[in-house]
Amino acid sequence: MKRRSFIHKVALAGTAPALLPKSSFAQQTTVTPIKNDPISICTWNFKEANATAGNALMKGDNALNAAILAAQVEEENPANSTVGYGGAPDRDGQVTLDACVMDHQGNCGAVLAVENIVHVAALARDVMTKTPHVMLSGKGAEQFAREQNYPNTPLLTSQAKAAWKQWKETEKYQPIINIENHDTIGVLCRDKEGNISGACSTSGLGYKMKGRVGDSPIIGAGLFIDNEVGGAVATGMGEEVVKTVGSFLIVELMRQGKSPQEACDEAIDRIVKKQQGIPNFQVAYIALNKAGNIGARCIHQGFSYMHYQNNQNKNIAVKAHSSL
Ligand code: SD4
Repeated sequence: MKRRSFIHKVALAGTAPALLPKSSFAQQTTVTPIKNDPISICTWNFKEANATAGNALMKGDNALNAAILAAQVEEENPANSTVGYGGAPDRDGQVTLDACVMDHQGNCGAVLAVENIVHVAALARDVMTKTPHVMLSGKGAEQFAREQNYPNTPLLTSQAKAAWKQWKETEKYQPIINIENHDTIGVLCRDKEGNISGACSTSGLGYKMKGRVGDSPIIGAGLFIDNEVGGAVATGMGEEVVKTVGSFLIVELMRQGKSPQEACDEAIDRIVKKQQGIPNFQVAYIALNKAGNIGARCIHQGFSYMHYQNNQNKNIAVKAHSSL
């Protein structure tokens, strides 16, 4: 039930029925939900993924389903070296995936360091809906996936293996600013009911230490939704996003009255201010509020996001932090 109509009904329920004309009760049942035009935004230039979410929303699918459908497009894409099948492995040559989802009721689920499962955003939803927990990691998450009949799929493609072998020649671990204009997929959707939900899915930093987990499956860091306010999602150097609880920060700033753009600006500013000199890593945020306003900011040039609305799916280049 929508919050407004719920409050309306509670208010009416709290009033002595004898004082209300019959027509008042008739009115409360005919409150029509506010319709909104569907919106989907996602990190980077994941055109097909965002169109998939947009089309699902137009057909009346809910925001959470749509966001997960978008994530699945990239999870299956072998050419994307930072998400799902075809993702870059860790130092030991194993691909480990992280994902989370959050819905308009504040429910959330996450999986961390999962091997051999492609659709980890859907698995995160299953953690949310089918277990009493919020997060499952490693072997436990994989066991749960098997119980839910997820296929066992080796995630290391020959292309990713060749790149890893080449990396092993020097084993130089350094942050990458932008990976060929694509990276972690973070999706925020608003459905026809006006509800906002989101999903985030990644293989994390390429050649990371075994067991390393970034921001993407951490609720509040990689993704946060508050359906009264809006949502935010992150991509880039997860350690820096975790340190500033970036997505939660953005949603709280929007709650305090900042626009999505102002909130993203401040969240990026908090990271940049802590650095000595110019950061050698990328972080980018996108945010969506209840009114359908969008904000985005990145540390370095090269980040863009997709925006689906009114049957149009556009790639929007994002301005870098003002000091860079
Ligand atoms: C992480 N934020 O694991 C993710 C992945 C990413 O550039 O976006 N890498 O830190």
